[in-house]
Amino acid sequence: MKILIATLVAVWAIASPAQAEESVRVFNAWARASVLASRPGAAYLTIKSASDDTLIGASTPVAERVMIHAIEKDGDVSRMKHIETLELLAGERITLAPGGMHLMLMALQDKLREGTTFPMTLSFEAAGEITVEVSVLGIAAEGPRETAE
Ligand SMILES: [Cu+2]
Repeated sequence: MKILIATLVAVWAIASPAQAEESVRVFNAWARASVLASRPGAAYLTIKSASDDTLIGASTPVAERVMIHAIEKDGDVSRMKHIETLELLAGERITLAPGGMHLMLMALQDKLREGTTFPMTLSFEAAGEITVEVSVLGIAAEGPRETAE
């Protein structure tokens, strides 16, 4: 019995640091349905990291390339600006949403159909890769209902 307890403690000790490293959480991932596959799609999500980290890239099987875009205002004109990386500050929640930052899905394999989901893998400098399911909402959707953190 003592051996069993010692084993359990050892397993637990190994398991806890791994959980502590899971500092980045990605939730409410969604995309708008697209009308044409020839137009890029856009995906949105919320990221929260317990420690400083950096989003360095993203990929999905439904698009050839995923780019991080920000919106840059130049007077009345707003333009999309490609950003290489996105800094995450410890404890700060970053929400990508229509009219602001988004993940641009370049060269879609097919149009995004409402009611479907697709996987997307985000790469973080410290936390590594995190894969989330992205829900495809309606063409005019403003976002999913917020889920509890
Ligand atoms: Cu864009």
